[in-house]
Amino acid sequence: MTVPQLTGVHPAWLPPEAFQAIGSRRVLVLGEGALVDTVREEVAAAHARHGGGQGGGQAGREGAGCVLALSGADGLPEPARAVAAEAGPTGAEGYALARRDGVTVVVADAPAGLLYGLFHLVRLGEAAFAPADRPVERHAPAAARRMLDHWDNIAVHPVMGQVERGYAGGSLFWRDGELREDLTRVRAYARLLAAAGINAVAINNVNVHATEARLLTDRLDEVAAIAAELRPYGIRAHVSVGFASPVVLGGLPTADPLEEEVRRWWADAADRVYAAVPDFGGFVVKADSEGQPGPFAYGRSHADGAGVLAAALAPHGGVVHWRAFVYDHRQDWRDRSTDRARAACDHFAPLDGRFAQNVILQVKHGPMDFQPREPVSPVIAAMPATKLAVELQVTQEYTGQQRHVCYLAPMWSELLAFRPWGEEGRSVADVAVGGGGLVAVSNAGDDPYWTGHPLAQANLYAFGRLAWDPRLDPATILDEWADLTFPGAADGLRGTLHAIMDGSWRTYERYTAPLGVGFMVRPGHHYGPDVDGYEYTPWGTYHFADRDGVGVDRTRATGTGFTGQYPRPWSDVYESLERCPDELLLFFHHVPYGHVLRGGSTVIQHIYDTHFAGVEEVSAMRARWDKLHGSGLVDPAYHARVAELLAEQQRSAEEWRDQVNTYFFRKSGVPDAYGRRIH
Ligand code: GCW
Repeated sequence: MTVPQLTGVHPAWLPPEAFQAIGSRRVLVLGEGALVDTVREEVAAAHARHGGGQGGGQAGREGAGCVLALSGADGLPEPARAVAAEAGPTGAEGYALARRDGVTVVVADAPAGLLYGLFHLVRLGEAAFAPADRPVERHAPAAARRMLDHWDNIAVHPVMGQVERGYAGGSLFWRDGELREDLTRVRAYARLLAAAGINAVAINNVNVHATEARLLTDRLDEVAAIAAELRPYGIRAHVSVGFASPVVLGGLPTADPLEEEVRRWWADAADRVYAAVPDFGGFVVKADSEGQPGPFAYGRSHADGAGVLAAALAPHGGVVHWRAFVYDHRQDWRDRSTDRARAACDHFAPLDGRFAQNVILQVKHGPMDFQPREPVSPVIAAMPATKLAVELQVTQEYTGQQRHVCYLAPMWSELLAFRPWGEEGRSVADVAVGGGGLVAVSNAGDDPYWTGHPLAQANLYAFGRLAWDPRLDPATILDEWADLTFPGAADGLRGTLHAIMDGSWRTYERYTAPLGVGFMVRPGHHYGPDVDGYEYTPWGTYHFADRDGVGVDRTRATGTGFTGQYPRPWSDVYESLERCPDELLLFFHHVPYGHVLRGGSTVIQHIYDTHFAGVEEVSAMRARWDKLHGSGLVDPAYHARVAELLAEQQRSAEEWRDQVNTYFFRKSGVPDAYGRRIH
């Protein structure tokens, strides 16, 4: 294994300077195992660059300023031995850190923990070597699986392109329909992900097209090649598979999960995969959703469907991520009895307790589809006997498509802290951590900045950190990211980055669809405003604006009854017009434009105010960034790229403001209380 080096690609949060503190000291690495070798390689690369010496032999032990050791390693020197004893078990991925007698110590029971410990030292930089002693700190990930899903296609899809909802160029894995010849960048990606805490990656799109289906058969060597790049950084590969594979690939007459030949086909497929990739993670499945095949075709349940795959993977220790994103996408807007928000719970809650042990039900965080504001999905509280993973979207499909700055950690942190059973109950993070962990759709591609918008790197970093510890504060994560990304300049940049990014999700929310109603986007690509774009389509995403009011009545009393899918207190809070939080009002209620919000203004005035304010905030963000021009704090090309994107964000925010304000002014006939210009 060699530490990947790339030219012409931004180093994101692992620039060479981030290794200065380690690289300029004598470091002793002790232990055996592939991931310990990765730690050794990292330390050696840091030394080569920064001139420190690697400890080794007795002499090195004495001179080492830093010891990274497996707690069971032979000849563990003091003070590492004492630190290990004091720390106790660290678990499969945890580590303990301390500084004693002038030596900084990281000890871990298992190699993965040592790797995460190394990256923690990188985050701390010089602070890890401050002269004073540092008491033993123990670190371990909250969730066992911290996963990214790639929606990458091998072949370029005629409508969706190569990466579905990808805003950062092409796939990191494939190019022109073939596996990339040089996979160095995949390894560099794995390294970045490991430094953020990620340990699983699903490599292909959940919409499995014909070419990608073959990853299970004659293209399996591609999975093996990608897995080989991810492995040195502790990341397992998972693959999205089509439910109809036994028919499509195997030529069987059926994919009925209860048919013996279908069971056998999946078992053989899993055996083949594990023969090629012994540490393979498992399958991801989107079934009976947006046209993907599934068990419904055979009159079987999703528990049966997931079961056949689970049985095939179980002997190898693999898992099935079965997605709960199942709804009717051929709806009639006139049919008020069908509510897309209800669908996941209606389909899955009755199956609670019926999924196999190695099935993880992967639930989008909201009941609709990654809108900038949604309530938490009621499925999260409805299936106590099922392992649930919560799915987030790092790729910014509905949050500005990596052309707008939208730092998503505040949104994720808010929803992870949400307590569906009320203040005394467990949080969303507790459910995920105790179940299937956290999953997110990646925002990375072959763009030189990895994520299109350079500042969108912070979202990828933040997802990993929150999956590791959901209680981390978004502003602290931003500091970590900035310190790593802008070595030596972070002090001068921090104020600007916080001013631009901390509130950017709320800013985005202000200038787009109001009060939780969502989906006023252009159909198809989902960028930019189109208030009625989805209003008469079959997709089930309506706002029901008319001359009198707007919003979706999801109450039990008069609406779709969706509020009843929540436990108390939220079923009552959301049901009540008086108690429903303003930011979700139109998600749950249809109200007249003159309805007075808890915040004091009317719905229509709130729409005007937030849309004017949102655009002003974007102008302020832009002015703030422009001030950095020529400061020497950011690389000029980086500066220019962000400046260009902020100009587009401003144009787009103004377009949103004008379309939304004009639409509601025209519908309601109510003028703005402040007489501002509505186009
Ligand atoms: O958000 C929607 C996207 C689809 C996506 C789907 C899903 C991969 O618009 O492009 O398909 O969700 O999550 O399956």
